[in-house]
Amino acid sequence: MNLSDKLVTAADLQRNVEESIQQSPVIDVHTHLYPASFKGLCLWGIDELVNYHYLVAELFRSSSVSPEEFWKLSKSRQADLIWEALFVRNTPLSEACAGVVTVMVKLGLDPCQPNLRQAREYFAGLTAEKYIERVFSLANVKEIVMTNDPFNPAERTMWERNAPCPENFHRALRMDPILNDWGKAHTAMSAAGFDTSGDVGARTVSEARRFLEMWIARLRPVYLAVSLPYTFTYPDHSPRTRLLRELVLPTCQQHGIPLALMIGVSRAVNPTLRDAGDSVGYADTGSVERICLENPEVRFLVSMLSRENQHALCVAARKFGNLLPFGCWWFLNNPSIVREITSERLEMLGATTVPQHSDARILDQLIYKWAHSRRTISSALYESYARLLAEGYPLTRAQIDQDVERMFSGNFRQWVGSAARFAS
Ligand code: FIX
Ligand code: ZN
Repeated sequence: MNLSDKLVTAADLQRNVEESIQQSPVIDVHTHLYPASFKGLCLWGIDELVNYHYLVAELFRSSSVSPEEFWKLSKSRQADLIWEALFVRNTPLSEACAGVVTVMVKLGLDPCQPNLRQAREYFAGLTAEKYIERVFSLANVKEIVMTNDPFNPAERTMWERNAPCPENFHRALRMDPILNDWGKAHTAMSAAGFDTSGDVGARTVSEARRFLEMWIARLRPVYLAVSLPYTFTYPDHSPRTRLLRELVLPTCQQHGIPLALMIGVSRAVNPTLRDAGDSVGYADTGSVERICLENPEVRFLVSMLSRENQHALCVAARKFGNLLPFGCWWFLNNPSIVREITSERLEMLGATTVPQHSDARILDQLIYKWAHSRRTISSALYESYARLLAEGYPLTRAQIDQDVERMFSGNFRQWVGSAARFAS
């Protein structure tokens, strides 16, 4: 190390950390985005951005409209209602509202307009293909991982038609019905010609395996994924444990593909709000430890939804080298909580985690979710380095760049290894 490169002052350090974080492209390891070739599944533009389910949930706190009345409206009328209630009649204070403001400002649009006319005119002049390029560059995102659900008819049709998928849109095979609603899953598999039944017997497991193999060959996923309720317990006497042990984990092991577990959701606590109606619950990290212990050959990506699970997840990751904590998921994706979780992970796990994912459902969101996260991660990282600097440790910019590259792309690339072809 050339000591002349050594950072000396706190101001030096701050500038170098912020620069390194801004300049390091990310691999966004969990999104709900689709490429332009997937037509109506590729959501972008102001009406989609304002209709984000986070904002739908907030609308009903600032408006007397009922969910029933709201869902009867067209998408643009819904967006008008949300804009009026959250951005005109109220200050857009919440993280989800501030996110829309960030996107509009970065696109040169005025977030203080009384309506969405100006913004709609701007988006009317764009194409999805062009806009994807623009958003990836504005957000400094180089690759994303999708959420691909073979049980979603609209998406399944696109894959069956061999819709082109760019290499920087990596696939993730999502299996929620298989592990959370076997009745629905085996009915769909039977309809697709697989001899599965409600009873998880040997024949059903091998037919379900044939189903998974077909989708693995079609998608070449970087990981298999499932979101699990906060009541998830491993092992137990449910079909889920049997399907994990006899179907999913052996498939992951034999293909060398990691399994992503997103744990802690309480689905549809208020069904009238649709996607906005899900909630959170405190989950059992012991189940994560047991599944990691029982499957040393499988690499696990784990994100937990409850704030109260974050510390124990860090401790579990100190015990299991096949466990990679990732992201500040959903209700955790707020600056104060991202700050807390990032600091805790740096203190307990160094630069060995994936600090964030966007969970973007609308393309434009990459712009704000990464701008906000970079800012917050930068301040947490600065604090960790400042402690070293105070001890006189000869920190260099090259070290910072290496740590940031690891957290923003290297750790994930290494974790999914051969399962993916990454851009160099
Ligand atoms: O299960 C998931 O992947 C969740 O992220 C979604 O279901 C959720 O609706 C979401 O968009 C969170 O940001
Ligand atoms: Zn998600």
